[in-house]
Amino acid sequence: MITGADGQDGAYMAQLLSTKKVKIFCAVRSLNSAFTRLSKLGIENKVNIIEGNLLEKNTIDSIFKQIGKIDTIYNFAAISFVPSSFNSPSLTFETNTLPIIQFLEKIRLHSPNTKFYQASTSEMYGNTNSSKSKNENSTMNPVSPYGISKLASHNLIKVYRDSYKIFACSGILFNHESPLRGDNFVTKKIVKSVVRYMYNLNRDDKLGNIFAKRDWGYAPDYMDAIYKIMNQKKPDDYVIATGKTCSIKDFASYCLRYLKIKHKWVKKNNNYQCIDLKNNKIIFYSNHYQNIRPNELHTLIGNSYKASKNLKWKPKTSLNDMIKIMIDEELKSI
Ligand code: GDR
Repeated sequence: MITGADGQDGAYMAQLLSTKKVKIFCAVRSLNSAFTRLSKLGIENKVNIIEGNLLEKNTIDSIFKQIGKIDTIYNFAAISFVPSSFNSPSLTFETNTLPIIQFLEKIRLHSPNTKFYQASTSEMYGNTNSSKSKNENSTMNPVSPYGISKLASHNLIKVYRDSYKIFACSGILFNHESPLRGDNFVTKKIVKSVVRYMYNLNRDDKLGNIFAKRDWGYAPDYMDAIYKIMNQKKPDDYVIATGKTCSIKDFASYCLRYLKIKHKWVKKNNNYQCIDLKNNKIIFYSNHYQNIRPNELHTLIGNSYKASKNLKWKPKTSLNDMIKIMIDEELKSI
């Protein structure tokens, strides 16, 4: 059973599970949703959609009642856009933390053989003094309500696993992108914008902090890791990352390079502009006030040694290949 099934990760996980001999249930907030991502992957008919708004009382009971025995729950439902968590901190906790307690309690009291996967995140690390890559034991010092809500859930998973021997695991996934990424996340925003720039179409050309660095992987690769985490003998938490980091500025430059658009970045009154060398047009403005967060997480780089050792998992898709996949897919939509 997958929550958040029409988000990027939920949809790719449903796709992965559709290749296994299992019955897939997707809990969605409303049956009136469009299920765009499941449809894009062509798997909307391979899953059983059930209604379940996790913000409502009794939803978890009702999900268990509708499905009967649940082997594994993949919990991807969340407020996942970090700036939204600053605007709606209470809703972020109601969405990202309370249902996890309710799921774990339900499993403890009524369904002790159900396995539970929690989508933890590199955002939990926040800013630390160390520039070392982060592993499962690194200090966590979140800098957003989102990071704190996810860290609370992450710790709940450990407590329930240790106290009640529940098969509960967290995947600490670093940023993972794909053509199914929501438009407001920076990689998709950049990809969409450069493709539309090529065709002279309306687009969003305003970026925030272009010097933030992230460890970017390809979402379908990361779903393989999650499947492996849930099929180990022993439940445990794993960092899933590429071990490489890249700034937003470099990501944008790689996208432009793939499209053969020669450009340069120039500093103007503390702001930066990305200029097309052929015609002097501005491709991107940065440090635009709208996109600056109240608190920024500067740099992330993950160490997934434990996953490579125990799960025999390694990312298959390089950053450049992922950019190619995202841009090629975006070009198809023009
Ligand atoms: P992030 O992803 O916050 O890391 O969380 P996002 O793509 O939103 O931001 C990455 C970095 O880019 C900087 N940035 C901008 N971000 C956005 N969205 N728009 C911009 O215009 C822009 N300009 C610069 C941000 O400040 C940030 O530093 C994602 C989410 O998927 C989380 O749910 C998940 O847990 C983590 O990744 C791992």
